[in-house]
Amino acid sequence: MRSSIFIDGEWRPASDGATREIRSPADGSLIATVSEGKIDDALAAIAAARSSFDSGVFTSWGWARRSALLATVADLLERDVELIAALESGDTGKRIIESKYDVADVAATFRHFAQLASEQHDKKIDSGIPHVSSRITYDAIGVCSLIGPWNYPLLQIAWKVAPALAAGCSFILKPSELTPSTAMHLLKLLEEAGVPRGVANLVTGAGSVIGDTLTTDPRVDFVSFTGGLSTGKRIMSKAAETVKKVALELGGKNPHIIFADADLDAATDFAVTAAFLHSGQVCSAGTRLILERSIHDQVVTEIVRRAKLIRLGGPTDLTAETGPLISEGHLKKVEEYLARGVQEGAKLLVGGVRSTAPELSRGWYFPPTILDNCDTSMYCVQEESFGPIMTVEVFESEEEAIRLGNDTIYGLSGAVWSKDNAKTERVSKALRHGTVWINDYGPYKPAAEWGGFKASGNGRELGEHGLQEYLEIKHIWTNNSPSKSGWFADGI
Ligand code: TXE
Repeated sequence: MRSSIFIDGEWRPASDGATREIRSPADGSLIATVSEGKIDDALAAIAAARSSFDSGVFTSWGWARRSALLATVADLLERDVELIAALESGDTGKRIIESKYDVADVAATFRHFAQLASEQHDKKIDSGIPHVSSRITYDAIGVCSLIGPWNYPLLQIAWKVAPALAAGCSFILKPSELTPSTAMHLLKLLEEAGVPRGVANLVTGAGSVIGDTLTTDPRVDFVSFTGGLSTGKRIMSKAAETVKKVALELGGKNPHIIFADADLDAATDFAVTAAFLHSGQVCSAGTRLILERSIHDQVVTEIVRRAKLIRLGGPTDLTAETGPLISEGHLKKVEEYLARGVQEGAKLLVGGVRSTAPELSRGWYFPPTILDNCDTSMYCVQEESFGPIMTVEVFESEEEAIRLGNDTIYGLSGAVWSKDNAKTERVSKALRHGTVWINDYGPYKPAAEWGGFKASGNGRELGEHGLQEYLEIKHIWTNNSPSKSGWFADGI
């Protein structure tokens, strides 16, 4: 059993001694037994974060020293890549190679925010008065609750932890209760890198138990959350009680639009990757394939052929191309979602039933699944399955492609394929999504903002804005030669 709660510089068990078993989604084996934090633990972590922030221990470091700290953390992450990848794959069931890619992205995130911190400076304002200087400063927002999901556990929390540290904030990190191992290791690296006591705190445990405490306590200034829409709505309404700022990344139902004049070889290949990478457990998964009618049969025949070839397997299966779903509960949700789609009239072309292969029987595997004859009135087109289910819709015109692409409550990402540059430019501008790929699908850069329109959330991670979320803006006006204002008569 590992004491996995880190408060005020010390590892400790849960206040009531409770623990949770972390089991591999790939085969059910016991990965770790960790502390299951409760409200008392969350309160202690908030107190430690508040007191460290109010002491000025970290803000006094200044931007340059914090930038150097982040670069050190990036070095440590790269040093420990093998260990971290093994921990991540243990919790999530994803292939080791994918976890290694994730660790590289995590290190790149820390380097990005190190760079931004090194460039940070006050902004001079022209006061219009010779003896007055006026400037804008950027202060740490304060104490942050950082709540992460289970699909890219370390990467998603890195997008929060790195800018929080760059800004000089103190935080309470709560990883998903399903995937705490890499968050625990990250906290060890932060300790090693020299983050002051009380600045970085970790509470492992169930969101349903400690989530409200982390998002309503008046000592918390900011909540950054990545997860499901219903939890995001709850956090937003709870945070309103203390007028707390919130940043939310709540997933998407992402349109992948292919015109008949696209490079169909590349587009078809990307259609398969976009939907089935990490078994669809990706907020930006291209789960809605939207095809110009004239290429429907050709593209669908090819993606069905390709979907059948995808090999499922656990972290160390070198022949595997994608892994299991995160849990039995999630697998059941995906199955119910599929059944509802078929009931609504979608045509199941491939997949749809759990594999009976003996080597997969102990894990939560679900095969790549394609539903044809779909339209935007259907639940399976509107709601996220967060599993390997692709729906196929057709369009006749550019206007219809745009209308379909925007006919969703979500707005995280989307893609458009065509060799006609003017057309892809028009469509990309018209799509109401936070990221639009043209003749590509999936890449992101730490220097580019990430986040959603509409119900996909608010605020942005990464880019420059990803740091600004953790800053308060202050105007400082300095009068170097004060004299009476003369507004009211002084009676002299
Ligand atoms: O998410 P939850 P779940 C979507 C995806 C998935 C659905 C549900 O569609 O099927 O969400 O997944 C913490 N206050 N995404 O149930 O519950 C929880 O402990 C504060 C999209 O796993 O939202 C975990 O740390 N926090 C997504 C985190 O919220 C609370 C990634 C996410 O869990 C809380 C994952 C509360 N009241 C799922 N209740 C994406 N945007 O990429 C729970 N949590």
